[in-house]
Amino acid sequence: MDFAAQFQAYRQRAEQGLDRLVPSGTTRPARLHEAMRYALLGGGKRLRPVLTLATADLYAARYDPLPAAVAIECIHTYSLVHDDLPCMDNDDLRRGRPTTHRQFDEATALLAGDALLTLAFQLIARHYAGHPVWASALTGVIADAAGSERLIGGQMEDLLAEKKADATAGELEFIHLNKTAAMIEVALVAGGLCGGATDTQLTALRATGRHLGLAFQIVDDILDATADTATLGKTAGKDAKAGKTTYVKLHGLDASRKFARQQSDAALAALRSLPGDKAFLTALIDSMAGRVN
Ligand code: GRG
Repeated sequence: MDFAAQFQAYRQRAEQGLDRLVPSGTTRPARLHEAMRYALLGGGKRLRPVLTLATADLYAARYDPLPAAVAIECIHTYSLVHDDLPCMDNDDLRRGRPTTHRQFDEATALLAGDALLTLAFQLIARHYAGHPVWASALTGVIADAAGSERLIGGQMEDLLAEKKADATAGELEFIHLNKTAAMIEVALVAGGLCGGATDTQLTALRATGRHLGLAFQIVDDILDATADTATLGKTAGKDAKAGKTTYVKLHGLDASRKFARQQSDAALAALRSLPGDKAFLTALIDSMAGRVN
C-alpha cells in the first residue's frame, strides 16, 4: 500500500464532498457563504474526514460515509474559526492564510462558524433521512463530541487554564481529551457506524481515537515549540509566548516525544481488534508520532 497516495485519494474525496455539500458562495447571503467556504476550503490536512472514510472502508459500508465526514470537518472548522477570534486565541494566520475574521470581519467569522456547526446537522438530517434510527445514533455521537462536555468544554477549560500560572497534568489531560481527542474519536466512530460496526467494535474505535487524539495533541505541542510558522501554516511558538501550560512545558521535549509514541502504540493496539484491512489506518497512526521523532 502506498500510504501517501491513499491519503491523497481519501483527502480528495473529502475535498470534493466539501465543495459539493456546502452552499455555493453566491447563495444568499453571499458574504456569509463566501466566509464559510473560505474557512472550509482553504487547506487543512483533512485528518478527521479521512479517518471517517478509511474507517468505513474497514467494512463493506452500509451507509455513504461522505456526508458524515463532511459534517465532522464542518464542526472542526467552525471550532478553528471561533478559536482564532480576538475573544479567544486572537490569531491572524490559519491554514497558511489570514484567519476568517481577518479576511472578512469578526461578526461575519462568528456567524460563519455558527453556520458551519449548524450545517453539519443539516447534512446528516438531509442525507440520512431514509434511515432515521441510525441517523439519530450518528447525530447523538457527533453532538456529544461537539458539545459542552467535550469539544466546547475542553475549549472552556483551556481558556480558564490560560489565566492560571500553571495547569496541572490532570487539567491538561481533560483539555486534550476533549478539545482535541473528542472530534478525532468521533471521526472513527462515525466511520464505524457507517460500516455497521458492533458495539464492541465502536468501543475499540473510541479507544483508538482517544489515544490517537492524545498523540496528535502532543505532536501539535511539540511542533508549536520546534517548527516555524511557514511550515505550520499557523503562528508558531504561541504556547510558550502565552506562557501556556502544555505537555512540552510540563515534561520537556524528550518525554513528550516518548509520550506521543506510547499513545500511538496504544492506538495501534486498540485498532488491532477491528475487522478488515487496517494497513492504511495503521500507517496513518504510525505517521503521527513519526512527525516529531
Ligand atoms: C471554539 C468550541 C471551540 C473549540 C476550539 C480546535 C480548537 C478548539 C482549538 C484550536 C487550537 C488547537 C491547538 C486545538 C487542538 C486541536 C488541534 C491541533 C486542531 C488543529 O487541527 P489540525 O491540525 O488542523 O487537524 P487542520 O487545519 O489541518 O484541519
